[in-house]
Amino acid sequence: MTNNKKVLTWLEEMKALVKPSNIVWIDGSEEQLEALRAEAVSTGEMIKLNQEKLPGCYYHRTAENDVARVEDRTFICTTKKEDAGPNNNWMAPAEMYAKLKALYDGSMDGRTMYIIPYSMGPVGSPFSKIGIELTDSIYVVLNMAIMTRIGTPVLEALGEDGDFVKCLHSKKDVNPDERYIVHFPEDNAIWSINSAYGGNVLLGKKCFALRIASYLGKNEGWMAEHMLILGLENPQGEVKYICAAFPSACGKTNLAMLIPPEILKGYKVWTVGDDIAWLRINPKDGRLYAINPEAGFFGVAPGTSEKTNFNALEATKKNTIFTNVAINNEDKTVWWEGLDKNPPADATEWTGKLVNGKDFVAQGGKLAHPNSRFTAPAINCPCISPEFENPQGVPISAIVFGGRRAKTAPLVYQARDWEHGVFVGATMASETTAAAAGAVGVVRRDPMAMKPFVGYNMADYFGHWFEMGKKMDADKAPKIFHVNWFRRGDEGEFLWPGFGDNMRVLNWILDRCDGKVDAKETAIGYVPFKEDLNTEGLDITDEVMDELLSVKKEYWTEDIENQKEFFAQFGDRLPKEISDELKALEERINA
Ligand code: GTP
Ligand code: SPV
Ligand code: MN
Repeated sequence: MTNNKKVLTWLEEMKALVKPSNIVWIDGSEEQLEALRAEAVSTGEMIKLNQEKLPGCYYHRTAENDVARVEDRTFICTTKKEDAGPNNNWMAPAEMYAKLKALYDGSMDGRTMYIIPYSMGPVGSPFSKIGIELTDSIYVVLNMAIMTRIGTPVLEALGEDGDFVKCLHSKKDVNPDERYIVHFPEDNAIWSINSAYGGNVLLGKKCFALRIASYLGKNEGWMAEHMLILGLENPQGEVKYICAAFPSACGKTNLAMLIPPEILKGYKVWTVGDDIAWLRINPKDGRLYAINPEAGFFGVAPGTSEKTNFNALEATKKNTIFTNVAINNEDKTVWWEGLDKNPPADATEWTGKLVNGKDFVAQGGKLAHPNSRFTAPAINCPCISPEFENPQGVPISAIVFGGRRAKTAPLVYQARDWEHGVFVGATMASETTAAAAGAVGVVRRDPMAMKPFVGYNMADYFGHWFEMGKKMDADKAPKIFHVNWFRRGDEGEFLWPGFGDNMRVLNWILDRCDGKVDAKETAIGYVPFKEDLNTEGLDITDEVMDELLSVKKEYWTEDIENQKEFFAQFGDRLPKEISDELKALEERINA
């Protein structure tokens, strides 16, 4: 398949380690993928769904202990511990290789090793990077075929001498006690073992496109971020692009595919990406441009409905793989909490038990796992941007940070300038979700939604953000904002309707970028005047709007103490800009 010596040498080494009984190069052809689907169905690895209602769709169930990313078993192995930083698990590379080699030894004995050449970004784009993943899982091959560009064209782009990220995955026996998701940034390598769940094993995604890519970006002068990319078209037909970073399961896919409310007819959102953005400064105009390195959506199923996210639901109606949702046995379709109010009577819940879905749900059971997912081709999405394949990317007008905060953060505010914006990103916090193993609903600091994804010392990552800002003129750099769709009232209810109505907030953001509206200066940044947020047609009182836009001293005083604690762990490595911003914020809050 290739004459690239680096590829061939590496393959020999990996083969000697995992000792596969059979080897298959993935060429990306439909015939090959179809044969793999048939094989996965014959072994029970996947279930074929109703091909009339869901053509090309399949179902997969993971082990019950293997349903989310495992942050406590994820490692960044750099020579020096300080280079991984306090927020990553670390082990010396030699020690980790030795430990893992013992686990991988013969792990593919009796199995087939699939070789998947893949490109993150359109094949041949100056933004794009190539990886090769070795895996013993057909499920991984079929997901990678949706999530990335795979096969022969990628090897051609790699050429005889090109570099690539070396990705090794073995599901082995999915033993959680020997599960490791390990990155060797200095070797351009990722080793994952004993998992078969999404973010742990689709190595192009979080492992490469964020952890390894953030490291490459720091060294090469670009950025890899946990951000959606959307184009917002106004009634005059002008399109402006926004990137937004929210932690896992905090609304990126939903915002990226938003349908504006009736009252804002004439506006339209185009999806460029729903999870990851690679950003570069274009030397021609000095602006920041973004591509989506992925080719599909690995989206959260629960909560996705015709009403909340019509476009995502449409995207899942063909050629999609569903993982850990429920099966409706009446017609072999799928169901999850929030799809509709009608759980199937004859259901198989996500762990594989046959149940009466109506009774099960009535008794408080969950038919689908809270982190159940769909893997859908981006081209299925009715609002996919015409710029989706543009190898040069799209110019970004605004960067939006956000998280789940029951209190503290107002609905929206604007940072004072780039430096303050980086600080706003660096002080992001959010309640944890089911996307990662561990407790749900606990507030943790999650800078730029990248806490689990920065492949190097986070203090240096903040420094890189400041550096990028210095390379752009203030009038060219994206304006930076913070949003919170999840502020709650006294009864725990969400105060803001969210979803399509978030368009109202995006409009304010773009109006600010265009200098069309004034704003109220507060200690934390610029907050909208109530009149400037269009709330026409919303069932929301003036008091609730005041609450949503309020900046309360007691919450911020508490938050600043927590920020100080968080930043303290970086010691001397913390950029001075962060300490300066923190001091200035404290002074403004106390003024
Ligand atoms: P990852 O794929 O894990 O990175 O998640 P994501 O950031 O793409 O989150 P996604 O859009 O899938 O939303 C996750 C959950 O948040 C779903 O259950 C949504 O229904 C819910 N959600 C999304 N947007 C909103 C919103 O504006 N308001 C409220 N209340 N919930 C929302
Ligand atoms: C996330 O957890 O942020 C995801 C899903 O997008 S995963 O691919 O598992 O990382
Ligand atoms: Mn994500």
